[in-house]
Amino acid sequence: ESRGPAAEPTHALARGPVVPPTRSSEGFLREFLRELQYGQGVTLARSSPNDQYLAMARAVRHYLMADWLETARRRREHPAKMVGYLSAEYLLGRQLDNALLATDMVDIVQEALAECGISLDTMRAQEVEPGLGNGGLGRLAACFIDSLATLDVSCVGYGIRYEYGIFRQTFVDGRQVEVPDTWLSFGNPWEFPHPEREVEVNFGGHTEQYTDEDGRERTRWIPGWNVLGVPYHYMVPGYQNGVVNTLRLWSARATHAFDLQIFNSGDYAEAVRAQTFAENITKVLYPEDSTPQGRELRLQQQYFFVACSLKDYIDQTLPPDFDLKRLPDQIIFQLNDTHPVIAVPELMRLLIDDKGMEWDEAWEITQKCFAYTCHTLLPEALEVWPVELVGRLLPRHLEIIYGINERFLEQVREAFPGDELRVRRMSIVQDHPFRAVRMAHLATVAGAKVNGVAELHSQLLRDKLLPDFAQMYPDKFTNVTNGVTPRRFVRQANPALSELISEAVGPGWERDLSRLSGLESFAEDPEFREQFRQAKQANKERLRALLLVRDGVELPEGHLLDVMVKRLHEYKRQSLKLLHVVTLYESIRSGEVAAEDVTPRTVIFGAKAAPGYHMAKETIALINAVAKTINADPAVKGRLAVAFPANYNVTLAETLIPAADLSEQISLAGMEASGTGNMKFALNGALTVGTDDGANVEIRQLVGDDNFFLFGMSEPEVAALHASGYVPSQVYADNPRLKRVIDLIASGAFTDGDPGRVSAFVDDLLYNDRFMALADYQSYIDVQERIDAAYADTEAWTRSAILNVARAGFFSSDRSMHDYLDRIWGAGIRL
Ligand code: F58
Repeated sequence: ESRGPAAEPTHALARGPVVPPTRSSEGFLREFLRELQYGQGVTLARSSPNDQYLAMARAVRHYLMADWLETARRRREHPAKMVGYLSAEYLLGRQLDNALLATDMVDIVQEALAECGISLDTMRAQEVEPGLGNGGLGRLAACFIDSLATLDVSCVGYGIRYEYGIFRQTFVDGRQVEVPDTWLSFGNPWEFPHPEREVEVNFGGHTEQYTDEDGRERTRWIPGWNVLGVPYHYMVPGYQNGVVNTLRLWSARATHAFDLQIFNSGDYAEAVRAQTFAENITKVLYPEDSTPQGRELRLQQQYFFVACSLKDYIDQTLPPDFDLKRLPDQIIFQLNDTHPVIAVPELMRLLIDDKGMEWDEAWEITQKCFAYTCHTLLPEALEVWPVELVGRLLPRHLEIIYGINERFLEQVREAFPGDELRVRRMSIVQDHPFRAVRMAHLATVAGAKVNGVAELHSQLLRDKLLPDFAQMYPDKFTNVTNGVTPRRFVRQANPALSELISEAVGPGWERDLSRLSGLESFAEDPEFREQFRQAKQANKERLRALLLVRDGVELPEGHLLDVMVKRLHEYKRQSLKLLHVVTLYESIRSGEVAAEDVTPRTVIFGAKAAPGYHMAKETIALINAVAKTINADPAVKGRLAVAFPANYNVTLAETLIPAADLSEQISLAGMEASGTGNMKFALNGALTVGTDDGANVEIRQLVGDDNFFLFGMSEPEVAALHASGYVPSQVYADNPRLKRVIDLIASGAFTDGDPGRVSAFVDDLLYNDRFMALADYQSYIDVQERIDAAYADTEAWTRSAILNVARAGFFSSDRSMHDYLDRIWGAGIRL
């Protein structure tokens, strides 16, 4: 298809580069009104807030457009190695503020809107955040593409444009009820559909052998059905640096031919059914956290988006005459967990079946084009796909996986002769408990590098999760500790603190977070400490105002704000936090401590449970029940409160985290791969109470033991307790305080006298407690008592909080990206 005009343009405007609109409030006003009137088709007087939001978002977009086009031109003209980030999830958060910050347009826009009688805050509130991810893994992808744009690294993020993102959580009688996330229903001003760049994706059918013109035995795939993938482009602006990268999200459509055929036969119902079937592929994000469901539609989603992405890259991004032997010089595909790992056999298939390469050559190339990031330590979280399903959906890919496995196992036998047990452990295809493809093994065999997401995690990955592989390929394994973008999570979320930081260390720290170390000396300055407290106080007030309108919740004033926000999972141990809350409550109620001696504290929870995760949902119900009882009890009024705002998401995080005093990171040691919320809290001046787990370990090392509240068993201690046999009911029986607390819950004191509503929770703690909450209970209570005392010393607490900020610069995702460049992506990527 030809591009550009048929004849040489004659007008200067048509020849010249793209001219961005004038950067002034007058200039913006003009863009805004043009979009409102000519784009939305309404006058200002008749426009709804949604009209205004859509128009202003499009007007903001204009200011990024010249940079986007220029970045693309530059990257085409000076082709350098690129990162293809393959992720089934991007938890982007709202786009408007991010774009305003990237273009440095907040003031201009505010002024222009004011002249129209519109408040920027009203506009901000219109946006429904794109919730195209579950939690940490999806948010990490969003931070990484932000950092790559800010570092001017050539990167395309590839993913799925789910029509419905992560569900909206509501509470009915304290129990979670999921509501569909209709984020697209009022229009999405941030995306650019490109139907002309649609690609076809095949599924099903069978394979057959044939002899080609050169007399070679070849295989071809005769698919059974196919769908189209339509790319939607999103801008990924760097921070005030003129760079705009691309996020390419794929949406499924029915093929036109299929459609038309059925229409012509007069079977309209069947045509609609076919369309619905195809479009189901990108209909909804799977809301599973940590334990993936082996559902057919999920594998369809995974193959759909990687097939679209590889085809798009090879056929549309590379020059037409490109020699694919040089592919590894041009791109590295980073596999965000195992979800995109089906890209490995897909690239093999493209190179062998479509491009006519020999196996060995194709394998050499493939092995250089992928790297794999693992995000878990839970064995049940490792994806395995039944052979029957892979064979039915992707018969050619299954053959290729067998081919890879056969050659791989030969190497294992060569390296470890006579060790058939090892061969079975390492096989990409498992036989028990059912025949299935182990995606993590495939990724590890194919990937040039395999990384964990924090030091401890990478070490456990080598020693416990994939030890055979680490022995065979010691150089493959590496660590890159996660990071978070300081643009969204400090600059944008915490303007009050940002201003203080800029005053103290000068401007520009948003792009070089190591400069936060310049705050160190300010921790000793009483005046600075006072300003720091005022910033925290302003953030608390902002949170109070939000929760009042958002949830009808009235936060008490002057409390220590103790925050635990993350997905609800047993390994994260919201149950342990709840035991602490009930302990505080019980100790005041029983008169063991006088109310006036208690450090006033509000505990805030935020957590979604996977819809099918029974115990997680029971925990949510119990937290809400406990909150209701405590908040209504005059005996603890002004001393203890519990809030559980529904639907914790990126937008809420941006107001909650800057207001927090205490960050709860209390997973059982060895279970949380990294955590990234922990980093956001530290950067916003909350102190952490945490186990020696995930990135907590590195946070503690950096901020220092005096500025971190460590508790609980270490990972080796956990392993030892497992080995010696853990009996939670014994811990209960041996600890009178714990016994009182559990007995109180079990009595139905928080559930209208109904013990039935808590028996699942209580029984699990007493007779199962897989994540050893009871074993860490006393240590947790002890550290919380130290926290109460520490918080009472305002100056010392503030000093610690400032030191947390000053010493957490390491946790910028810019640093993570430098580490990927150094340790994984290799030479050739231009910085
Ligand atoms: C998270 N994983 C880790 N998985 O739990 C967390 O420790 C880490 O900081 C973060 O990744 C980033 O590395 C995670 O969020 C998921 O959400 C998957 C979604 C799909 C099903 C399996 C879990």
